[in-house]
Amino acid sequence: MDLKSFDLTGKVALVTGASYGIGFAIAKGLAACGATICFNDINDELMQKGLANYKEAGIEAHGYVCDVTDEPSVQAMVKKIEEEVGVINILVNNAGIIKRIPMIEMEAADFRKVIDVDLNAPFICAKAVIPSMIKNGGGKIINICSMMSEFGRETVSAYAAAKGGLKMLTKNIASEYGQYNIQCNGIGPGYIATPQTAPLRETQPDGSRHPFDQFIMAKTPANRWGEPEDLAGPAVFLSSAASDFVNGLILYVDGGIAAYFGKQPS
Ligand code: NAP
Ligand code: GCO
Repeated sequence: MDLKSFDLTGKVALVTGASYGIGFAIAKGLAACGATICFNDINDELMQKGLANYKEAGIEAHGYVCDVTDEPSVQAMVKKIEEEVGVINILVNNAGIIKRIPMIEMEAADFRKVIDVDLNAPFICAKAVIPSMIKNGGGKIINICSMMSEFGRETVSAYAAAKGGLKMLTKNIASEYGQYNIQCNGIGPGYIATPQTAPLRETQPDGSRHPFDQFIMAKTPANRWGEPEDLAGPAVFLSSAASDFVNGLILYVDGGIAAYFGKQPS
């Protein structure tokens, strides 16, 4: 075994919703190890912004306009990538949304929207790439899960339901398609500083840290929020031959949150 096991040269990766944030950092990590990057965003303006971000990082990425909840559009994107770039070897289901609303105040339509983007879309995208992966002799699928794949908390019922479901979709893809040399694993990020969590980190009018920010600091043995780049190494591992016998795992990248019983009273 040598470092070549982590080499992704010649591999085509599709990272969904990766114009910025966690997806972008994961894509940068995969590109640094040799992969060709494809990503999508929901409209041309956002996709062009993403392309500019990759260019600035020195990466010649391929950008596509596609809403991951729209199955015909996902099928068309995957076909286009196969024609223009090559068969997808690595799929990272990263695109996601959250709606923080107390459950009894939440409209069913909002609940459905979150389930659609965070759970149905990974199914749609995985379904679109698996047939070619089978023909190609294998592939890697990484689903971006969450602390909420394991835990609940106030206001995130739809998100927790979706991410808990995504954990089980991960295990089921591994179970159903492992025989074709397809490895499907999850990454469960802890609390990461991205636009998605920006409202939880806003500085208060008196200059103090947001109460949720203080709560997360107390919950995290690493004593910091994660950075999107913290996800890159685990994503490279799960995309590479180094993890060929790892299947159905959810790798929590959380600075120790899931291991920690909580701060003792001072
Ligand atoms: P983010 O900053 O909000 O970025 C999410 C990305 O998903 C955006 O690029 C967004 O596109 C894209 N997206 C949303 N709906 C889409 C759709 N229907 N079709 C295509 N793209 C769509 O979020 P993030 O924090 O980087 O999170 C990335 C993933 O990690 C998500 O699945 C999230 O649930 C998960 N996660 C985040 C954290 C955290 O602490 N930040 C922790 C655990 C898990 P636009 O450019 O249009 O906005
Ligand atoms: C929240 C957060 C989380 C994180 C992440 C944790 O409101 O609790 O947004 O859900 O984004 O998914 O792993």
